[in-house]
Amino acid sequence: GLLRIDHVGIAVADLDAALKFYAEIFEIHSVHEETNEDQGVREAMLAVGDGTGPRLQLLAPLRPDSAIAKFLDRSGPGLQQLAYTVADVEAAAAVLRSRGLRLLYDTARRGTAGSRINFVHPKDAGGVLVELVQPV
Ligand code: CMX
Repeated sequence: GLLRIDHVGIAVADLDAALKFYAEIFEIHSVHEETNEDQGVREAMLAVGDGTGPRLQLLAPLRPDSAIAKFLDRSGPGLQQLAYTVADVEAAAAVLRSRGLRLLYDTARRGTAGSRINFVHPKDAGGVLVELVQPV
């Protein structure tokens, strides 16, 4: 099942500008940054408070055909996804498929820091893009 909220993802046009905004205004700082070519993103994970709770993920597009670029074109910057931690992404995906939801990938792909991820289509989850994250 779902263990906890892993992170909330926010689409931004300019990662460096967003990092500056979060640091200066909310005093929330990046603890990890990477480029994920497979997902077409440059991303940062920000720790809130003592850093033990869910993180904030800022997602900027690498390419105009990427999921984040399409999201920005359609909706503008803002909340893009809600991610849950799971112990076994394939098992969690299989349960949700058996309950009639469309998972975006047949098998999990690579997410942040080598995690394994899959997504529920937002149209099958009340308008929320749900990500499943199996940490390394
Ligand atoms: N949240 C809620 N609704 C969304 C959405 C989102 N993030 N993205 C698209 N939608 C809605 C659209 O508004 C549209 O609704 P209408 O038909 O009512 O206009 C509908 O979903 C479109 O669905 P679609 O045509 O099937 O798909 P899109 O081409 O818009 O792509 C999605 C949507 C979810 C399949 C695509 O964004 C995707 O593959 N996402 C998964 C990968 C991803 O998000 N990667 C970036 C993050 C990487 C990471 O977390 O590490």
